[in-house]
Amino acid sequence: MEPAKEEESSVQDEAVDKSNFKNCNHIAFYSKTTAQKKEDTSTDSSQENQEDLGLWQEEFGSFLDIKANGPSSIGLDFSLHGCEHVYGIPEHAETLLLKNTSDNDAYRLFNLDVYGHKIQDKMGIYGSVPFLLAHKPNRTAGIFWLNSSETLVEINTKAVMEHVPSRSPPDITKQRVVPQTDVHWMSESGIIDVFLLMGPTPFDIFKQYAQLTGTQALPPLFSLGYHQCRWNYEDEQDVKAVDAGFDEHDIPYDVIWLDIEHTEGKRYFTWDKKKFQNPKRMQELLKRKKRKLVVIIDPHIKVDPMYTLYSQAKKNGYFVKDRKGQDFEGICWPGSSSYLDFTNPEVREWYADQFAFKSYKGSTDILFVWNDMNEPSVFKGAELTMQRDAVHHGNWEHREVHNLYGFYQQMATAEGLIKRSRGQNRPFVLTRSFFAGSQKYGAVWTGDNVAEWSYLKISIPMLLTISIAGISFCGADVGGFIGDPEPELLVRWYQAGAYQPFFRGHANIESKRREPWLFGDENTRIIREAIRERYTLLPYLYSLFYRAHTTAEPVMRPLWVEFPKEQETFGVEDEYMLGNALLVHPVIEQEATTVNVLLPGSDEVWYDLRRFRRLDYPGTLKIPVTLESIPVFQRGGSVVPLKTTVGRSTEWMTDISYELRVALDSKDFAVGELYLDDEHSFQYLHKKQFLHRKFTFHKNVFSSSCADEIGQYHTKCVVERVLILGVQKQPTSVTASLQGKRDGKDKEVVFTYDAKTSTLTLEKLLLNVGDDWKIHIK
Ligand code: MIG
Repeated sequence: MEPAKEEESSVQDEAVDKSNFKNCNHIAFYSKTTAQKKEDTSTDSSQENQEDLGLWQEEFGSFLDIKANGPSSIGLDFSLHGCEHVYGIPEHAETLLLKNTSDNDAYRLFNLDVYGHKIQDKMGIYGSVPFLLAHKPNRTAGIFWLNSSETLVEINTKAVMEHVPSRSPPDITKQRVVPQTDVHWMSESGIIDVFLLMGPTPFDIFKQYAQLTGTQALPPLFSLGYHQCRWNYEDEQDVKAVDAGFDEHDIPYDVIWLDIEHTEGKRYFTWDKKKFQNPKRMQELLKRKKRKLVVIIDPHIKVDPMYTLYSQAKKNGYFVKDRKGQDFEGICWPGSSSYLDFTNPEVREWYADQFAFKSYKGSTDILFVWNDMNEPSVFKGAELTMQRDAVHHGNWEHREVHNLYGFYQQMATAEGLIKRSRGQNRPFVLTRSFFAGSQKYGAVWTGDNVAEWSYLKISIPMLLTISIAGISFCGADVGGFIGDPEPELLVRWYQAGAYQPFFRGHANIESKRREPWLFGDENTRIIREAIRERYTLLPYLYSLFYRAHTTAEPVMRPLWVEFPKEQETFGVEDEYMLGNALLVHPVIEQEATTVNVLLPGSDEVWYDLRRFRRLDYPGTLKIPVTLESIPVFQRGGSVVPLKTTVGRSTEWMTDISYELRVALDSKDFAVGELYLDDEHSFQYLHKKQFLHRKFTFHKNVFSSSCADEIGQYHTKCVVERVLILGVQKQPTSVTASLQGKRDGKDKEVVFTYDAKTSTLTLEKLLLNVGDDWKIHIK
């Protein structure tokens, strides 16, 4: 990989630009480098001035963008030799593999609020991460283009001739055809600040990228549970009834959400006094049930001198300014609104303080936050966003920092939640807009999708792309936000969401009520099953998040990341890996009776997670499915920790025992791990209060050992059950021994063996999860 040419020649570049932007009239790049631009402006040739004048301002419908610093753009070309597979640069409702852009639009990175955005589209939506990955069997590389102004990326894969050095006869040079992908980056402003990441493995790339932008924040465990949202849960009574509905129907859930209607006239940090007379009482009820509340807090602030947040921000000069130096005013939910300037550290600090319990009236420690509309969304703005010539702290024009606006709001919100707990507790903040590095502050979701099968399908490549761009904690609205899903689609969406990192059901204000029990007993049962599966899987998921946090491994991974040499995986986007052990192929076709599952790896062994059936001949299998099926496969060689049963929410489950699923590979070996801590605080970091355990199956001994001596955490929780998949013959005896205990005699273990599935089940083990122990199978 090498950078090919810097854009110095404006003649050629202009040609490129025009063809590019013919479908993109919202942008007019003038293709000279910043350095050239300065020279130009000092030259006083009247003819030149005449030509340039038009470029100093630009019209977008009725909006005028004045370019105070003149027109500019920067760009750079890269040629990726031998590469025909490139990924990344979210967020687009597009395929996992980036497409050639030669005959159509470039991929656009420009954060916008696009209600019911189109799919198979390269226009920018809510978030932007200017990070591209290129992959070929023996190398993965990355390009991180650190620029937060509007950015376009063109991709052109072609075949080129390459000379092959040959020995004899010396005068004949051989040639061969190899692929090459040219990537052209262009940004509206700023400097060229680009990082080339050399891999060579996908996991090296993730680490290298994390060194630049940070790793995923470790979420509090509750936030990996199921979230129930809608626009809107109307009032306290409604919240209580929905909460009770989960218990009545025996469905676990952790968090209920309130949308914009809970506020006093869309004044964030307030409550509608009629609908929510006593928000503390409501939260106390939820807290007794070991559940949480998330409320929405948008970045626009109602222009209302009686609203303290507004008057304080106004007085302190904390709003983004227009080009004339007045507070920028736009229209949003509350009507006329100003926008907090989160790029200013002082504003962020002040904003963070708003989350203090004494400032945010009616808030308690179970209240967490959702940041929406932070592209920022401005109704009646060009493309529904802020004018590019608005001015931020330090005199930065909005165009320069546009894609960072939401990033900074989420940062300030997360800091507020940490501060409010005096540094004790991990925050949870969901954001719609994001940038490179947003993983440090919480979760993202894919915004206003539609209750249609095609949106369920596209959610998988969208989430995979966000994940490999560093943001592991991501999800799509289960059910589809806009419209009303038919029951089958809703069921399928729950099943898919149960195996994705952020799992929230959400619905538009105009959509019918959609709580999981409203679609008949049978559908309720199947949804309950999916959610319960999610909850039993939490120890594995939480351990994956710990790895994302510490070593930058994405939780949800494209197949090629785990099988980098297997060409047939490179374009797969209807299935994915959750960690390195589980392959998930959600059913995303209407009325499906079978799915074609690719089980990659020539010497891999796979097991059906529900039926334990061993699938020895990888390749593409046609798997029969019913409405109940979630095709999930465990990879031979792995150990997956589960809970043996579920509770009403994660907090009810702390003491529930573990089951370890051991799936043997072709050499009868398996290894896996478990991470646990107090599930909510920073003690794992400051006091090293955590357990990181390692489980190994080798030569018929299954052992539990410490994966990280630094961590200490006391738990009474036990491993109760071990299932070993792929055991060829019935053992004659199984014994367990505790290590390091003087009187630790071997204990007989109760076991059953199922010859049909080759599964050995060990039960009633009661081995403490923090102890070292060994199980011998003879
Ligand atoms: O466009 O706050 O994506 O999740 O329910 C409407 C109301 C504004 C957009 C979010 C959606 C949320 C809704 N918001």
